[in-house]
This record gives sequence, C-alpha cells and structure tokens, in this order.
Amino acid sequence: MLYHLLYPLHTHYSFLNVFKYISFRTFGASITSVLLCMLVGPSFIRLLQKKQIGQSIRDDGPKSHLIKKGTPTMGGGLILLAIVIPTLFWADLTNKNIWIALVTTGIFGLIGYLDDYKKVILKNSKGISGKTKLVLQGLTALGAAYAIYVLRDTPAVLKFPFFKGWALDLGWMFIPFTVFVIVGASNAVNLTDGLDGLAAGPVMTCATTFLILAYCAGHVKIAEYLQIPYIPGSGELSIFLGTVAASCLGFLWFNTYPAQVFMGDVGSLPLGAALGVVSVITKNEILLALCGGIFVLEALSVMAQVVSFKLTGKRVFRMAPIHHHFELKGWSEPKVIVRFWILSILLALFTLSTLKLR
Ligand code: 57M
Repeated sequence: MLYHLLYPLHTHYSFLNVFKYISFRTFGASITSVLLCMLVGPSFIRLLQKKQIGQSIRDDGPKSHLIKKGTPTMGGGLILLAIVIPTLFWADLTNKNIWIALVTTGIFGLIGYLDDYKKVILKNSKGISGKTKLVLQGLTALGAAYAIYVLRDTPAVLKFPFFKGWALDLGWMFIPFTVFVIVGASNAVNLTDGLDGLAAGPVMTCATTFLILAYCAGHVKIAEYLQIPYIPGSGELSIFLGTVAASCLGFLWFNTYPAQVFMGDVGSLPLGAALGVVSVITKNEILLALCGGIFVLEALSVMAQVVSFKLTGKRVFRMAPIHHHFELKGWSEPKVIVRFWILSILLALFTLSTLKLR
C-alpha cells in the first residue's frame, strides 16, 4: 500500500524514490513485522490465557513435557498478523506472486485454526481428522499450483542445484509435484514444532535464505551472472519472506525455552506452506529440501519409525519425531533446540553457496 501511495510522489519529493527499491521495502516490512510481534505479543498471550486456550499434553510423550500443560497455544495467529499486515503495507500489491503466497499462507492458517479450535477450544484431542486436513491442504495447494502454472512467465521445469544447465520439463506433472511440495513442507514444519522454538528457528533461516534467492531470481543482471532462471516479479517475494523470517524472530521472543506460548497448527501449517509456495515460484524446490533439511529429517524420522514399527514391531528411534529421540537420550530440551538451529544455519549457508558452485 505504501508503495502505491508514496512512490508516485517521488516526482515532488525525491527522497520517496527509495520506495522503488525492494531492498528498502524488505527492511521496512521486516522491522514492522518484528515490532508488531514484540508490541502485540504480551497482550496476545494474555488474551489466550484469558480465553484458556492452553495446550493439552499427551501422556505418552516425554515426561519432561507434562510441565507444559496449559501453555497458551494458537500463538500462530500473531505470526499470521505479522506476515499479512506488513506485506500488505510494504509490498507492490499488483504483483501476482505476492497474492499467490499470501492467499496460500492464509488458507493454510485457516486450516490450522480449525484444527486448533477443535482440539483446544472444543476439547476434542483429535482435532479435525488427518484425512480432512490432508484434503483441505491438497485442495489449497492445488489452487496455488494452478495459479502458478497459469500465471507463470517461464517454463514449468524442475531446476537442479550445481547443475545449472539441467532442467526437467515437468509438463502437467508440475501440478501434482507442486501440491506435494507445499503440503509436504507444511506438514514437515508441523511435525517439527514439538519443542520450544524448534520450528521458528529453521523457518527463520529458510525464509531468510529464500529471501536472498527470490531477490536474485527477480533481478535480471544478478540472475544472468549466477546462471539461475530469471523469474520476473519474484523479487517482490523478498518482502513477504522478510515478514515470514521477522515474524518468527519476534515470536521466538515469547516461544523460546521455556515457552510462554506455542504457535499451534495455526502457525506451523501456514509457515511451511509459505516456504513451499515460494520455493515453487522461484524454481528452488530442491533447495528447499536442502535448506529445510531439519524439516525433512523430522518427517523422514516419523516415516521410518511408523514403517519399521508396522513391519517389524521395532522402533528405529526411541521416539519420533527425532527431536524426542534426543530428549529421551538425555539431551536437555535447549540443547536439542540450539543444535537443530545450528544445523539449520549450516544448511542455509550451504544452500546459498550453491548460487556460486556450478
Ligand atoms: C505436531 N505437535 C506437538 C503445539 C504446537 C504421526 C506422529 C508422529 C504425529 C505426531 C504429532 O502429533 N504431531 C503433531 C506436533 C505438540 O505441539 C503442539 O502442536 C503444535 C504444532 N502442530 O504449536 O501447539 C507438543 O509439542 C510440544 N511443544 C513444545 N514447544 C513448542 O514450542 O514443547 C510444541 C511447541 C506440545 C508440547 O508438548 O504439546 C506434539 O509433539 O504433539 N506425534 C508425535 O509427535 C508424538 N510421537 C509419536 O507418537 N511417535 C510414535 C510414532 C507414531 C511415530 C513413536 O515414536 O512410536 C509425540 N508427541 C506427543 N506425544 N505430544 C510423542 C507423544
């Protein structure tokens, strides 16, 4: 909105020319997002406490989690506010990528809200059924995939890091592949959100990494120099990703160990979907799996545990997802969290290095 209101005035007030720059508006949106979280956070948490929106704790989990009973949850509503409002405020609202990312994130947030509402407020521990959740996520991702496919400016190909010349033409397979990426990313972040700040940290590093990737892909000269696909209009996604990273940073102020609030599905599902949809628009699906390696590890640990238990009756891990395995090995919760953050930062740095490695 600011872009549309103030940039046209640069002919009269030259300093307003700064609103033309994506970099400036990304910083503006990010700072707005963090401040929104920090300022609104305390009253948001008090509201959750007043409405008794507290986490119930399964008794089959790590015993150390029982103390967390009643911790306010659904704090993801604050994250969504800190993404949507600053993006609407600072981004170019004629940019189709901004709307695809915002609408997808918003609908996944609604799906998460419905699940949390049923679990926490209606006290139905199952929430909405796994099948219903998957169908709603699939339909939303299908809409996003169709919009990206129809509105794309470049061929629907899968790009590979390190092999810049390679491009796999997906054709109509682009649609189901995109659905898999968005739904997979959303649920992987959801599974990861099982320790204080364990999801927010890696989402922050991934969003920051993709902010840089989106900026490069949207800049014709930089894209040419780095030999990556030039995706017209993808640079504007840096503003959206800046709010995703900044909202996680702001939320982490309250979600860090010992957490005052959990994000709930209303936070974890849209955060994963946001990373998924941006990775498809910028043709970096494989880099998402690399940068989001923590999410991949968490999801694979569950798959391995369930398959192994079903086939052999034996567990691969002491408990899945893998963060619980380390807890049961005797690592303190902060130790598990910070070590996963360290791995996430290393994966982000390696992901960025692929821009130059070819
Ligand atoms: C998402 N939710 C946390 C919180 C958060 C198939 C199976 C692997 C599914 C999985 C599952 O239920 N996943 C759901 C993870 C939950 O967090 C809430 O959920 C939101 C995210 N969706 O925002 O509202 C618990 O996580 C802890 N937590 C924190 N700090 C945070 O900042 O401490 C969350 C955020 C919270 C709190 O304790 O209650 C979760 O873990 O459920 N199931 C599991 O992950 C369970 N594992 C399991 O069953 N493993 C089995 C098989 C099926 C793989 C096995 O290993 O044999 C574990 N989770 C729980 N109890 N709660 C272990 C049992």
